[in-house]
Amino acid sequence: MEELQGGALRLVLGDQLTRGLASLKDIDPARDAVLMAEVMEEAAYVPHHKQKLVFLFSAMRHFATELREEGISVVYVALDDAQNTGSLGGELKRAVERLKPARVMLTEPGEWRVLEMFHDWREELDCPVIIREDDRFVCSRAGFEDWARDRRSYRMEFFYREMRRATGLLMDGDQPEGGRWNFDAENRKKLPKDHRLPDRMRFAPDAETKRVMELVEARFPDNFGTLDEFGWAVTRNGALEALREFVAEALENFGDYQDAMTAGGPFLYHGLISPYLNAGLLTPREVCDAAAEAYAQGTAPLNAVEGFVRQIIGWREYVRGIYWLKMPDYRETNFLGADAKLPDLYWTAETDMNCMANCVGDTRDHAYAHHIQRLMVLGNFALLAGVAPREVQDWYLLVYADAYEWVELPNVHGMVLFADGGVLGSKPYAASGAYIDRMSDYCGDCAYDVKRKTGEKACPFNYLYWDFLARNEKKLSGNQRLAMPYRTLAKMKPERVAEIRRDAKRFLEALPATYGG
Ligand code: FAD
Ligand code: DLZ
Ligand code: SF4
Repeated sequence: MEELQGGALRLVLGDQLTRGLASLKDIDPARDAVLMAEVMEEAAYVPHHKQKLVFLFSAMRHFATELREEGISVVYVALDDAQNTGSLGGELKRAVERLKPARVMLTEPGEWRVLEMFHDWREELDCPVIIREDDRFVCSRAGFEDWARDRRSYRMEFFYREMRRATGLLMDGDQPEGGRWNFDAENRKKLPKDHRLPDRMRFAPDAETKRVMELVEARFPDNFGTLDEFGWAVTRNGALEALREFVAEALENFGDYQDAMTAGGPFLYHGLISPYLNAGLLTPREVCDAAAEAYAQGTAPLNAVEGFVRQIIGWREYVRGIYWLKMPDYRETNFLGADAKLPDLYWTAETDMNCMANCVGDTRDHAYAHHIQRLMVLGNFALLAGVAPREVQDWYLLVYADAYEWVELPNVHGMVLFADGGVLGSKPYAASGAYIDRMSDYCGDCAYDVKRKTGEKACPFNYLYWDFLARNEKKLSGNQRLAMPYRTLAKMKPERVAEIRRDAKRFLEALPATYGG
């Protein structure tokens, strides 16, 4: 490609695959060029699930093709290109030296780590570097800071109401549609026995995706996960098709079975859209509009649509706000001083705990598990077992196709591990086996007995739950939302508590944890 005569070089990162991206909006195809690069630095900062790598590289390649079809010049550096320096900074420098742009145009990245790189590039590059705000979110970073200022504690529910008002979604004038902001109480049904789930839309790999699969198998053979059941869309059109399928086939039941779990069926009535939202193939607003339209047309009930919209303009925006408000210290938080290693079963799925085996298996096979699997099974176990936040965080960042630090870290440190001491949520989501039994069909086929509290056959979640409360009594017993279980613990006979703690010790000491740092 020739030198850019006064034009701009516009970098598009792997999770910025949005035609309306801030740094692409005013592109002049006659003068400007886009740079996209597959680099080892991003592919290996954690050893991502194979499906995550395939999804992202294939989506990047398709996005570059679409830009070229519009007449835009794209410098695309593939992972195997001989000249590839292996880093985003190296590729940007190489392109600037070759193309001599008048300026480099960037859109804020999703992660703190990459923002620091952007600031370094400003110093290092021999041309002006312009960083534009990422406006693909409903709430800007400044908007969240304004909301958070002078608040003694942050709670998603109040933030969410502001977002409902700001977007006008599901509003009836200045009141919430249906007279309530939140219909969660109606969204806790277990799947009925013999319930037939719909076959969810999956996408067969096209020729480009197959090429990327070969690349990933060759270059990342030991990474976690399998490619056999890869079914993600890799283009905006595919993502839009997936959204339409969700709205038509699943949204109606999304609310009722939002928290339900079933062996061998992770998709249920979930959106299956987070990889697309996070990589930029869909925007949060269009996804919410599609759901709100279904409610307006009478094809989906309010509890489903409100529940879905809340996940996106509530939780998704809220965790992003907390991330940027609290980084970089947030990454180091460890309120409970947890220091155990991550058990091997998170990699192997080899365990007699049927719930854990299923949730790790779904994760391995699809680079996906739904929210309650991530929170109440996989996360709950890591919390109760006292696994170090850094170990848990690294795992979540690599195993899911939708994982980026801005969304994963607050979910892990805030929601799951209470490592932030109550910044994101008001209590740890610790639960015994009874919760998993109530919401799933896992326990019926388990080697353990969910009704037993102690002993070899007892469900480990049961004694680990009380052991967790006893172990962290100093730090947690003052928490109002844990007052009830602490009252129950206080009433337990000392011999009973000792038995529980012995069982927990025996179980945890026998758990192999040989991988990782
Ligand atoms: P649905 O259940 O259909 O929900 C719709 C959308 O709401 C999702 O696509 C997602 O964009 C959003 N959403 C729902 N819950 C959350 C949440 N807690 N935080 C942010 N957005 C939310 N989500 C990610 O996108 N990336 C992650 O790395 C990630 N890590 C997580 C780690 C833990 C420990 C937990 C408990 C949750 C995590 N989540 C993460 C949130 C949630 O589990 C996924 O967004 C969801 O499972 C994606 O599947 P879906 O598209 O079918 O979601
Ligand atoms: C996740 C990821 C991966 C695996 N590979 C690349 C890549 O090769 N090139 C790229 O531009 N982006 C990649 N990404 C996404 C980045 O890691 C992401 O932009 C940052 O984490 C900021 O969110
Ligand atoms: Fe999981 Fe316990 Fe149920 Fe087994 S009995 S599936 S370990 S909750």
